[in-house]
Amino acid sequence: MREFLLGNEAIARGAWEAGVKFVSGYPGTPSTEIIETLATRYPETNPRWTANEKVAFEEGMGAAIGGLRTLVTMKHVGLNVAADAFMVFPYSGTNGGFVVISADDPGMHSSQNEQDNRYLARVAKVPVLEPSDAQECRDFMMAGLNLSEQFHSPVMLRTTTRLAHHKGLVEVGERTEVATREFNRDPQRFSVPIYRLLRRPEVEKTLTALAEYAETCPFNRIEEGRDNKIGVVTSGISYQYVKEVLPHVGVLRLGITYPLPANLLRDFCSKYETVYVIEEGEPFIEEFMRAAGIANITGKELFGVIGEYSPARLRKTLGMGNPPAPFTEGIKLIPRPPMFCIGCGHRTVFAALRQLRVTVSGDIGCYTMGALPPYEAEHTTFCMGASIGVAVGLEQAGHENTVAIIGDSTFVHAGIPPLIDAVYNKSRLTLIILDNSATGMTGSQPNPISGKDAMGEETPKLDLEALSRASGVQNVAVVDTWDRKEVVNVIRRAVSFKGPSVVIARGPCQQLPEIKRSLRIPFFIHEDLCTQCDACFKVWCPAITRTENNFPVIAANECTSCTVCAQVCPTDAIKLAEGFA
Ligand SMILES: Cc1ncc(C[n+]2csc(CCOP(=O)(O)OP(=O)(O)O)c2C)c(N)n1
Repeated sequence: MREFLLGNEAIARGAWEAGVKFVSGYPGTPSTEIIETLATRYPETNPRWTANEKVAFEEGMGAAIGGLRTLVTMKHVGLNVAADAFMVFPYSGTNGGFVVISADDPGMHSSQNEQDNRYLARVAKVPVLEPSDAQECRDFMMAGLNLSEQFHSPVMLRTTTRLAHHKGLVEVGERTEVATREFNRDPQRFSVPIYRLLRRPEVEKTLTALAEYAETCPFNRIEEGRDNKIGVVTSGISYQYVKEVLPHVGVLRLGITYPLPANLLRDFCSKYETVYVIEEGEPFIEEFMRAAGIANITGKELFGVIGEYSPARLRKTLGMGNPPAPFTEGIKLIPRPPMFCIGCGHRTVFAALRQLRVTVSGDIGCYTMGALPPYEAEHTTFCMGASIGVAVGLEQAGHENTVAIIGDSTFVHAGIPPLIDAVYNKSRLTLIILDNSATGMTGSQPNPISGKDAMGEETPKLDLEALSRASGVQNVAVVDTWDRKEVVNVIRRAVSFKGPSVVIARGPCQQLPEIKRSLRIPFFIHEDLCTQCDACFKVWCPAITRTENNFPVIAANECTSCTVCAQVCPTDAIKLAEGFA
């Protein structure tokens, strides 16, 4: 049977077919659809969202040494968060098959950096599989679990944005139930750091065995070319571009990119005058080849390390002329910069911060857009949880009125230790937690604040007020995020408080399915009462435009009934539309 699947859906399918019984992960583009697919279609795999990637990895590690086939998912920067566990797991090795997805994002479509996680795998001494299409996403997922059990090693399945989000036909099968393996308490293997020294040679032995396996394994494939002039070594989605642009050249497609097969590479390259190494990201394969003494190669000096590859980019680089005109040529698209959704509760908070002219140390989430026009009220953004530590540091540098702003999911992910630290080190920090009950930026997944788990089932809700107080914050305020004036007042009071403060700006994400489904009566503008003072335009709501005779008008199908425009109208001309109640 064949199904038309996203790369991520194919990974989910492979995990289900291979008998996976535990899945954990934290949302992050381009990995998120794996757990979403498992939760909606394959609940037997027991999928869950966790507080962060380190927790996901550790729960997965426990499940795998306990004997279950296990999948852990995250985006590339998530592996930085999980790195502590990732680096140590190979020392004990696994029991049940363990695959971690590292979804890398060349081109930084939705990430804070470009990072090639094959290097992290090399530091951890973990084998890496890189599929090249949706079929291989399924197949490599399944094969990765077998490989993991064969070598007792965790396995990384590395995808990239195009691979995760392209669609292809996938030959699928049925689920095979796999018995839970026995867990033997073995402190030498699983416990006590001093024993790890005894395990150290095992790590090297496993790696050597994997390198031997890579020489002949089915993941690596040679496709003969027409002549011996040009050969290509490639991996991942780049393989597709090579096949499109250079269909007649000889290709070594590497499906396992760590450890790399030195002899196979040497043999392949000896048959060609020049070999192009075409790999998106860093020169990971190329550096290995050079170190192995292979001299007839050309790689990054021609193809570059920055951004995504594409057939057009390869053609241009190789001087093959312009690609055929895309079907979109001649169509003028209206530029659409990223912006907050209509009715998003973050809008009032950034309007207040702009008005109060404070320095704002931001974090990772939808609210990162507070840095952009028209608000321009977020001044630093680095990585998840950094808003709080950076605010504490800025305070030490004399910026007393720095406000840290963080979303609820990010607060749970990485904001709690820095808040505790800020209190401990006597900071006067003002922290705003944007509580929209969702991990908005990645598609409004539930988190511990939502009171729902990945399967949509009820679960205890984290009490942010109690948690802030337990951390030692005495000044804790909660504000309805659509109460414009109150938002300003509460933040102003918090900033002038002589000690740490937490402001919880609360109001659900407008993209939550239950909010989208709810009946919301739109507002409309009464032209008889409107004086065209334009005050309503200053709330920067994209649902408000102008009529031909220059009156403001609200798009009824867009209005979320957030009331903010009605709050600013001096003549009370903005009213609930009649006939909707
Ligand atoms: C380490 C890491 N993991 C995951 C992500 C992906 N990601 C970007 S923003 C975000 C969280 C957004 O949720 P929240 O903080 O609640 O803010 P919202 O978008 O709802 O405003 C996530 C998970 C990331 N950028 N970095």
